[in-house]
Amino acid sequence: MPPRFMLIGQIGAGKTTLFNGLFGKDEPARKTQVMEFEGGLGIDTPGEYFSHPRMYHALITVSAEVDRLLYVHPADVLECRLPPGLLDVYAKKTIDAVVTKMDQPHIDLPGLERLLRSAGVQGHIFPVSMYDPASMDALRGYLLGSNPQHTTPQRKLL
Ligand SMILES: Nc1nc2c(ncn2[C@@H]2O[C@H](COP(=O)(O)OP(=O)(O)O)[C@@H](O)[C@H]2O)c(=O)[nH]1
Ligand SMILES: [Mg+2]
Repeated sequence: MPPRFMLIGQIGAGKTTLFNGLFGKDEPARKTQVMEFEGGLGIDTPGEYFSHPRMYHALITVSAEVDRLLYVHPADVLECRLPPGLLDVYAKKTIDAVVTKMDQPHIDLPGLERLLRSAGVQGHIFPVSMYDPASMDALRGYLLGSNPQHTTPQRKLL
């Protein structure tokens, strides 16, 4: 079984869109109210858990169950709202990042990468767009271990 992962990031970062895309769920992202689990592999979290310090304990508790933490950051936001110190709690986990909405105009990817590194992201940084299937395939391959060539047209993995 591939390592389990959890998405964190601010409201509107594109976590649920990403999550649905990874698992081939063809539904528009509604506001995420609760932690959503998929196939024992992935967890999508409500942005509120990330934005309000009083909710950190919930994130931290659940993160104990996962192997990988994926910080989701929208390409059109130039400040990192990663709460200072939160990632220290995850010191023993691999922390990767996904830059979503790469289809937006005037994106400065090197600048975003510097921002994420300075915020404590040490792992991979995946630039993606919901409109670019190849970018989603690359991330899916990394997270779920599936070879894009073997992906069915509906991308149903589970
Ligand atoms: N242009 C563009 N919009 C996106 C992309 N991914 C997500 N969005 C939009 O961003 C908004 C927030 O997405 P959502 O997945 O609900 O974010 P969440 O709050 O982090 O779960 C929605 O209107 C999505 O359609 C993307 O790759 N490109
Ligand atoms: Mg959501």
